[in-house]
Amino acid sequence: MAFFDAINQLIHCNVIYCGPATSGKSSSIRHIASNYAQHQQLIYPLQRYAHEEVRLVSCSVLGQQQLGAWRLHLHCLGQAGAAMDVRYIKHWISIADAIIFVADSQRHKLQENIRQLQHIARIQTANKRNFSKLPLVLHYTKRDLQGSLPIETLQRYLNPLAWDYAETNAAAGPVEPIVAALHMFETRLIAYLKQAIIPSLAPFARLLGNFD
Ligand SMILES: Nc1nc2c(ncn2[C@@H]2O[C@H](COP(=O)(O)OP(=O)(O)OP(=O)(O)O)[C@@H](O)[C@H]2O)c(=O)[nH]1
Ligand SMILES: [Mg+2]
Repeated sequence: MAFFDAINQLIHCNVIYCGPATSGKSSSIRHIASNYAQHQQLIYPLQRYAHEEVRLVSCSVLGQQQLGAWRLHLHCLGQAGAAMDVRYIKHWISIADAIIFVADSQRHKLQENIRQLQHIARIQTANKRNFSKLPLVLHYTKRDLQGSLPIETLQRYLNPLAWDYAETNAAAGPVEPIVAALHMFETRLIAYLKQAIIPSLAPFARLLGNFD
């Protein structure tokens, strides 16, 4: 859940990269980190955690939009797909403010993509959060591989809510669509924060300042 740092007027948001195993989650986060490092805008560097079965890749960057005087800090977090399936996905979805769903475009991965998306929807619903309001952007990765499905087919099966999407090659770039996709959900995220979170902060209004 978003964390409001009143002193620095920052809103820390968790952006969870999820999707099937080996779809390109870690590679996408690596591209984000190197792009922002190049522009000296990386807030926290790329980090990898290895703790028991938990394999995590993360980095943090500034958002492009503001909420009044407040700035977004986007914490990009990706976990190994195999581990996502079992014990940890519930935790990551429950702390997600936004999701980048990294879908593998290969034909034989379609079922796995669908299962993962359905799983996320079920967890959101179980957490009493509205799945259709969840800020989500789709990455269709591995567009360079022969045997990847046409975009129309992927859209038909994986994008019933007309989310924004990007076509990416997470292995060899280009980096632009991966970076652009990270910021595509910001409008929806800000709307969500205004509607669902900020009203509950009313008692702290004087402390927090103006969000308009
Ligand atoms: N050709 C091609 N290979 C890709 C693409 N994206 C990822 N890969 C390759 O797929 C493999 C897995 O990529 P990762 O970024 O580690 O995928 P992941 O989703 O983090 O994998 P897990 O954490 O193990 O689930 C690597 O060998 C990548 O180089 C892509 O768009 N095109
Ligand atoms: Mg990974």
